Amino acid sequence: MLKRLSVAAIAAGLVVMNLVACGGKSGGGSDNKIVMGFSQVGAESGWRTANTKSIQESATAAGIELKFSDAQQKQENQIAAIRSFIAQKVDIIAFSPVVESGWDAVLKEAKAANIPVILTDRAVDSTDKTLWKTFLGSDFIKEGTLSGEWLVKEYQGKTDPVNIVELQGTTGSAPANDRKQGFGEVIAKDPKFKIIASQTGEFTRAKGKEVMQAFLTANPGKINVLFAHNDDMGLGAIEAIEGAGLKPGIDIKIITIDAVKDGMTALAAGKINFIAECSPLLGPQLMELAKKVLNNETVPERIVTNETTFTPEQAKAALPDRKY
Ligand code: GYE
Repeated sequence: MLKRLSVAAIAAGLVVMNLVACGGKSGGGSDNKIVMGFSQVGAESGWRTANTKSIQESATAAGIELKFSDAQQKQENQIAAIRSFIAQKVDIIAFSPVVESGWDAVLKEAKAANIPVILTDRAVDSTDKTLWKTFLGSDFIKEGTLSGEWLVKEYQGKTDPVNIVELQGTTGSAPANDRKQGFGEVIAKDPKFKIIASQTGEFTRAKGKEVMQAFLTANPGKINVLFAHNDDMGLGAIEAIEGAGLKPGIDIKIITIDAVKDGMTALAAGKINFIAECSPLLGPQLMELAKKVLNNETVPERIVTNETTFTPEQAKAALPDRKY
């Protein structure tokens, strides 16, 4: 009897110790679930909405408690969110950096607090690669290159000048910098291609429309091609082009990036001519990586998303099964 009692007492003691240990480890967590702090860029585009949904659904499916914060495209909000995750002692931090520069200080704070960081979607330009464990996302330079290569092929054998206007993504963001670079390098090989105007449309439909209107007013009858760094800005620009009495896809050829449903619908209708895909479905891989990192398994320092390109015909075929 005595013996049985003491076994029960020891067992009870172990349970208490276990609870204390778990409470200490997962910080804000109510049980021993992994707690991930995720700082999202904002809700600027169809891509972003699909990305947020993917991350939230995958966290639930993986049994990970997600603390989600929306930065509304402002770096200071992201820095504040990361500091708050550190204060809450989350197990792991993941974020999609709105711009490339200016992250060293806050990432050092996370490192000092022993909280691993995973970069998703966008890169940072820090030279200290020990500040994050891995970077999961697309090859934006390649997306720009593929867009440029389509254009070169489209105008093969022609000698007339091709006047291009460019709607850039958020100023200073990795996708804006890299897509511009990739596209620019390809078209620079033939002097008939000229970028006659280039400005940010902040990755939004509203700003894409507004800036395209300004481009059309400043360059009447001169614009042959629009290169928009995402579908949403291209869709806004289509409204501006139609508003000016022109036919998008015919009078002005349009290239965009992402391949979200609305973009693919416009492509299938011939209003966009070519889209380079950029997948927002990063959630499942992110959750898997978080578990590996917290398990002290080695993970690759860079994981590139698989992507393709679409013409109008290919968009028609892909649309019925498109998930985002
Ligand atoms: O292309 C754009 C979004 O970072 C890849 O951000 C992402 C980009 C995407 O707003 O639509």
